Amino acid sequence: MGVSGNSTCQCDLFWVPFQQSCYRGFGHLVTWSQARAECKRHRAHLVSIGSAFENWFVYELWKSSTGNKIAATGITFWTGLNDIDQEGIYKWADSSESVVWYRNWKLNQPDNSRNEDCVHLEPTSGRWNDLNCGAHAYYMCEMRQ
Ligand SMILES: [Ca+2]
Ligand SMILES: [Ca+2]
Repeated sequence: MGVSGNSTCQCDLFWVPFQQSCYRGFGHLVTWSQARAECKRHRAHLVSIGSAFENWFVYELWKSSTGNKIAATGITFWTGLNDIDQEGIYKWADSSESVVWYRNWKLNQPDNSRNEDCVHLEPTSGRWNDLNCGAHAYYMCEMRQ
């Protein structure tokens, strides 16, 4: 699997370079706001996915490091995408990408079922689904170079 990215980037140990960022998946289950705080603690942010190529990368990175654990939650990981401020208006937690250009929703999502405002990757397809922000999922942080 081609998840090693660009070897000329300088990423901290355990962070994987791809294009202009470093990525790291975290393997404990937390709410979305806990995940956002954890990424900040690492001077990073919850992953922002701006292209199909980046979506492919983070999904492959996740699969390559989790094995059969993906099936254990059915959730994979939190992204930074959310519509907490205003229902239906999605933003990335990283405010530098306030406009959402690339979208990769699963069929019939987002459905805001019982007030879902935070987005995770769906495990079998790598496509996006909105989920209750208080649910527990793993999370992926991104740090710009
Ligand atoms: Ca919503
Ligand atoms: Ca949903």
